[in-house]
This record gives sequence, structure tokens and C-alpha cells, in this order.
Amino acid sequence: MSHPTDESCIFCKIVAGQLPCFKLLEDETTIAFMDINPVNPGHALAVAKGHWPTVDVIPPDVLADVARTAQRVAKAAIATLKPTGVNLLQANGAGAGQSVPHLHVHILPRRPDDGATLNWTYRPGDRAEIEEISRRLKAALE
Ligand code: DGP
Repeated sequence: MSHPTDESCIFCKIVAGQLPCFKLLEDETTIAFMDINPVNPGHALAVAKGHWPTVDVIPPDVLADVARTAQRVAKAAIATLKPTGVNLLQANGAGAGQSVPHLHVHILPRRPDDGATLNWTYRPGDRAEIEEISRRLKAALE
């Protein structure tokens, strides 16, 4: 299936396999992978394969596909990581804290006092820990 791309977009490069990621799943219109700057352990992203920056321009059926993928990842996170809760978060525009203008939903497994807020400062995560959690999530995907 063809979709719009932007050659300067980091998520388009991940979709195209030009940049590595800890991939959780992929289907015709979406991909899910671990966030490289996790707010907390298990932070993952459900991403449209096509380059639509924000919720107002993405076709509704693709948005629904992204939601379905986010749900699958959230279910795996709940089953495997047993967080106290999960936030799904999706930002549109710099004023909303969006740093990558390619539509994505954050899956944030929560822990008590993890300090997660609506907008956060990006810090590189521990790659070995991200990879280990990605393996556990992948094994739990339905
Ligand atoms: P937002 O600020 O809502 O646009 O979220 C963008 C997220 O993408 C942020 O949490 C960090 C993450 N991110 C940025 N660059 C990369 C990358 O190259 N690989 C991965 N896996 N995640 C990235």
C-alpha cells in the first residue's frame, strides 16, 4: 500500500528500514516500536506508516488502525509489565509538545511516583533495558 513519505522525517526513515528501532509489530498501515527516550520502562509508540503530521490531516481509517495497534501494545504492556495504569497520549503541534511531526500515539505504562507528566524532557534510555522490555512485549502481543 502506498502512503505519503517525507525524506527528512525520522519516523519515515524507521518505517522504511533506513534507521533501526526495537520493533514490536508491523501491519499494512502501522508500526509499533520502543521509544528511544522513554519516560518510563515500556514506553512505546504506535505510528502510522504514512507521513501525516497530525490528527486533523490523517485519514480516519488510518487513525483507527493506529488506535488498534496502540491497543495491542497496551494489552501486552498490561499483561507483561503489570503497570499500575497505562496512558495513551498523542500530541499535535509544537504547542502540544509534539517533537516528531509524524502521527504517533505514546503508550506509557505507569508506575507510582514515576514523575510522568503531559509534556516531558527527552532523555536517552538504557538501550539494553529497552531491548529487554521489547522482547517481553513482543512475546505477549496478540
Ligand atoms: P512527541 O514529542 O510526542 O512528538 O514524541 C516523539 C517521541 O519520539 C519522543 O518520545 C522521542 C521519540 N523518538 C525521537 N526520535 C526517535 C528515534 O529515532 N527512535 C525512536 N525509537 N524514538 C524516537
